[in-house]
Amino acid sequence: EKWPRGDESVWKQGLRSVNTDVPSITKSIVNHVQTSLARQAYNLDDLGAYQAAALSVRDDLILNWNDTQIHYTQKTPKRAYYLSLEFLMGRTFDNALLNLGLKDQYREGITKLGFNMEDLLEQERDAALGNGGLGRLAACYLDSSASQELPVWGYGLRYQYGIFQQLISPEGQQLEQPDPWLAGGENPWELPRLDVTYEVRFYGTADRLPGGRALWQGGQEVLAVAYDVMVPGCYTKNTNNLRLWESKPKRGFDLNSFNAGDYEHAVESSNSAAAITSVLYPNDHTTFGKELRLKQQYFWTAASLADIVRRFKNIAKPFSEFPDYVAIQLNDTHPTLAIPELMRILVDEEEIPWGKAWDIVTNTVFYTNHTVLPEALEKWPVPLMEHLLPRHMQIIYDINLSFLQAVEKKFPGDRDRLARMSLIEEGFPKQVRMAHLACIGSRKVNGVAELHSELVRTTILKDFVEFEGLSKFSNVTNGITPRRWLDQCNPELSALITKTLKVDKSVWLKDLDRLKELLPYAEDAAFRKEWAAIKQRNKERLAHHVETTLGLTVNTNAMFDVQIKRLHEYKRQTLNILGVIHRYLKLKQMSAAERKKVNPRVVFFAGKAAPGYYIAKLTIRLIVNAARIINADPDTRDLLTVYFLPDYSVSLAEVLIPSSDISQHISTAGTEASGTSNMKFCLNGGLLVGTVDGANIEIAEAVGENNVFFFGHLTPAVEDLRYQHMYRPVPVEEKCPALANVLDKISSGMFGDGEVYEPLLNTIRQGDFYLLTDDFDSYIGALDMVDKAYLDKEEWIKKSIRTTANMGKFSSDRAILEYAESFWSIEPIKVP
Ligand code: F58
Repeated sequence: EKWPRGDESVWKQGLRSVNTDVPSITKSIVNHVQTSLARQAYNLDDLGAYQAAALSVRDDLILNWNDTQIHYTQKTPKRAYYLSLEFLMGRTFDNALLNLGLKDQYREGITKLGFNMEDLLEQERDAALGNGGLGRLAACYLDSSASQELPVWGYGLRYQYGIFQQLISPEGQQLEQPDPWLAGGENPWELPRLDVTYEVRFYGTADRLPGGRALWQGGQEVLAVAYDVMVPGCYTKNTNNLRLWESKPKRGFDLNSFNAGDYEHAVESSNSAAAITSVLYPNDHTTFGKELRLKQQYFWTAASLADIVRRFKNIAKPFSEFPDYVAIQLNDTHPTLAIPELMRILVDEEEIPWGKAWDIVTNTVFYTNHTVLPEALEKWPVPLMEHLLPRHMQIIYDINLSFLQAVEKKFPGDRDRLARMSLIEEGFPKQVRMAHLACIGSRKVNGVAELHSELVRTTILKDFVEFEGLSKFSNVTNGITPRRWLDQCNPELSALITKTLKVDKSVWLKDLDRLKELLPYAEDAAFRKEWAAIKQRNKERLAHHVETTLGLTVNTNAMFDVQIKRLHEYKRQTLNILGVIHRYLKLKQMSAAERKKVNPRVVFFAGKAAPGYYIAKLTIRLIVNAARIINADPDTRDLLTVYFLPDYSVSLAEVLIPSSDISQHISTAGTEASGTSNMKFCLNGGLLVGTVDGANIEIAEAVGENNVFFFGHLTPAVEDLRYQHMYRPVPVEEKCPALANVLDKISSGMFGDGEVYEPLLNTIRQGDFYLLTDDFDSYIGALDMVDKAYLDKEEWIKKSIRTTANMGKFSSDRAILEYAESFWSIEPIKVP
């Protein structure tokens, strides 16, 4: 090919490649100190050194990213797009260095420049653009897509404020503070693409035209601006893209109003455009029906689809081939508007007949469900939809009409069925059921663990299975990336594994079933010793972190027992703290001689409560105040201490997870769709105490039931038990005296004013929707088993090794390859 511009040799001299040796790395860092930061050695602090090193890594990522995007553009493979309102990425620097295979070189260079690698890593703020499991799953899937060389892009929103920062008052109250994560200046991990913009319309009027089309005009128009986040694969050049949209007023501000002298109104309209991407909604498992939230959802799906369609049009193929080049995965129902929006583009703009357009949509879109909890299923009021998105509401009505006609044809005269399945729920106001729309507009629907997928098929989407057939509904059990959740967070364990397996770490990290080869080493005493020593050092690392951040001393000779996740009644942190109090009361009653036989335990909690979730906040308060009393008791404090670590985040999880001996995943059976931290703990050799729920079940199948501690009622029993609580309630004192005793102690003021906790305790005494009274005794029984098992140290270490060795299935590489092969029909494409 002909060189496009100027003197080829001059160009070629200027091109640079990734810096891989220490001298060019230090040179690049110093260059950035000097020019990008305009600083010098004598006034450079850790933050500046981090920024310069990050800019140097950024240069490397850009080179790979560029080559990847050009390669994809030239080869035009089918691509998949992962639409998620949340990407909980955490920190990037360490992850990028490891995936590039340059961490050692950078460490050496940074040391030569007079800095310490660990200190620089701590300078980075988490990108916390997500609430919990769903957002972190999206981040793991991006890492796996790049590492497995799959052409997958993420699309999300560039929130100005991520998940709030959590403070805990001395009384144990959760306080929220905004998280202005971008405030520290330039974010080195993104590329602003100020040239990539789309206009997005809201409100206005939609007038039907002949031939099924419509004209949507007027209303408010805002601009979507792209910011690209580079996602490096592990030991590959492939570097994928996460495109995040920022909202901007279409013009600086509304000139019409400005000319009319209405300055206030002009500024107001520009403010409202910027507001769309200003903040991540912090609710977990409840829907709020807020207009701004719906605006976020449409803004993001509209910009993403416009971008996807523009890219498709560049390859000049007929729209009938759209599904051969594009797969769109909906991460929960949040991007469901992609279905009517794609219909709008195809019908109104591309003038494709309705039926053909519907075929294209339903062959392109895929939907993952993440919860069966009724309060989390999205519904939007029809009047709000009609007002904000008049054309989309028409399209939804049209989809519903032909859908219900088809249902009527298959099940003639079944009025109840029609009402149950309709996209519109009757009521005041009427509401659009997003899960139904996502289901009928998709090629495949999946849950995130075997049990959960079965519950999707038999409860919330039962009618749809009967109507469309079973084959549309399947399962992809979640996974986690072993790069961040083993190699990065537990470098010593990773090194031991590499040494033991005698392969390069890039091999087993991308083929996690290789961990099976560790199994025979469970019988090797020297190996066990190394294994246990690493766990011990990880405990000390956590203790050091707690000491430096909170000023508290942690007993590292104790068993570390960890429960870290969003606070929610269904996750039952309350069960855990009640169990802790029960343990404390038992210890208090023991003689000194009896206490000598008890193994010390440190219990860690961390997690955020949605700001408006009163009961969840009360649980935090109970944990904090119980911890205050228990930790101060000289009779017991060598044997039991409790910590609530504030402001849980991805980077805090990276310190907590490798240190745990046992972790708790104790949701009421049938409520936790999958859970993913359960996988992280087990991959790091922590054992699990849990209910027969979500992915716990598959973990037990993989690692062997004798290596997990199960308790509690099973899913099929839950409905009956709830019925009993409603109609034949048995007082707690009768049903579970041990629990009643704990509740009484709290009420009577053992942990401060008992009155405060009454609303929380009453959720158990009355109704007990999450079945704490039914599961308490078997929970305590399971914890006793844990204590017993821990007494045999060697056997415990064997269990720990066997657990890690059997966790291969839970790599997000396996999960993403299942999506790629069974749903999207995309193939790996290696960048040369
Ligand atoms: C979680 N959902 C599930 N939702 O609870 C968990 O079992 C599963 O492992 C995980 O997804 C990944 O599949 C979850 O995190 C949210 O945070 C939503 C945020 C937006 C509002 C509704 C809840």
